[in-house]
Amino acid sequence: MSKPARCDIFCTVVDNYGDIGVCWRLARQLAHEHGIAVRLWVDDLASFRRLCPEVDVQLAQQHCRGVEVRHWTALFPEVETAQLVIEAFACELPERYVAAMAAQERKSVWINLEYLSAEDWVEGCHQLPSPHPSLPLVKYFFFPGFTPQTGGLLLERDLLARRDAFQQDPQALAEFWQAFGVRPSRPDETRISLFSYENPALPDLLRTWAQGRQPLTCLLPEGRALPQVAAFFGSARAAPGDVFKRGNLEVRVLPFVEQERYDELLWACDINFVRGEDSCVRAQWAAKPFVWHIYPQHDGVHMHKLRAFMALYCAGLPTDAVQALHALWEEWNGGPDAGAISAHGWNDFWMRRSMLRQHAHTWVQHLSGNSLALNLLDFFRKIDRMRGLQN
Ligand code: TRH
Repeated sequence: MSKPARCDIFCTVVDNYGDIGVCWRLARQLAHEHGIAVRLWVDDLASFRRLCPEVDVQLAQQHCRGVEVRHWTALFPEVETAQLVIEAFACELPERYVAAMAAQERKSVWINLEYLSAEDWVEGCHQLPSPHPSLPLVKYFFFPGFTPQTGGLLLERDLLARRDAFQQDPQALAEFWQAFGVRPSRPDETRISLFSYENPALPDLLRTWAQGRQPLTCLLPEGRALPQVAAFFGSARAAPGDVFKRGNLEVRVLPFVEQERYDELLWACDINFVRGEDSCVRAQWAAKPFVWHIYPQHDGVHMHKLRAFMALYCAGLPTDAVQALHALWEEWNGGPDAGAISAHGWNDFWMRRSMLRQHAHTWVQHLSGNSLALNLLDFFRKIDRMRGLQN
């Protein structure tokens, strides 16, 4: 089989938007670029709707942008299984579905799509089989990543061309800002998007920006950082449309927009603060300097992940820029100076923005040949062929 005719993707929304963000992106890519009939099972349609406003939260079954979307509830229906089955982030599949897979003569290729990490061990675990304890089924680990020995990253075929066209079109940029009621950027102004979790270093960062010598506009999508930003400006609350000003800083609260518009926000800004997994990858494709707020985990495990990524990302950068990036990212993620961002830390990073921008472009070239969707389909073919030979 050269490619699966059908693919089922299973997604539980643990918290935030990263899980459904990745699944929705993958579902669309497999459907649009590879002509696969994709069915996306998701347990939380309300979260999904934030990323794709046409989702109707009342419907058990619907079609959105070429993908069949199914509300995944405890009462799982009897359905035909797909040739490619993706269990996102170890979200256990429904028993009924697993039993149906076990009963097939030609088994589905069952993938556990894992979280993204730049740590070394990922290369050794990518594509490892995990036999089912009691049924004649094997699940395979599939790890996204930054090196050729991993599954690569989600990258739509035309994304970089669309990014370039958008960035080179002053009219498109002006229209983009206008849609949010924001005037076009002035030459001496820095525009920064800020998507983060609650962060003890946030007030320091805002203070530093307010005291900066040049105008800075911060575009803040609705989300978990809003109460802290409101408190910084002495306001009880903040909502989309609000504008706060202090010194040289203007903060504009934006609505949470659909995924495609969020990409454009990253493309339109000079620097992006991102978080979690998917927005971090999108900031890399935007090829702008960025600051990552990694998803915090128990026992500081996330700091290992952060440092592993910084080590890969900074290869080839001059030492002073590496130091500036490390210092700011550590401060932002609660490293040794938890909860504090020094003006020095920010300025060192900001002063190197043009070098960091150049580096961001080199990094995109380095990564863009390793497409997760293509790797996944190659892997499907490999396993499917192997099974065909065994039968
Ligand atoms: O929402 P997140 O914090 O998700 C996290 C991480 O994925 C983490 O790894 C996971 O373990 C945890 O959830 C449970 O951050 P992330 O991954 O960047 O996902 C945000 C998604 O929201 C991404 O697809 C981009 C999208 N987005 C929009 O579509 N519109 C917006 O306005 C914004 C700000 C984001």
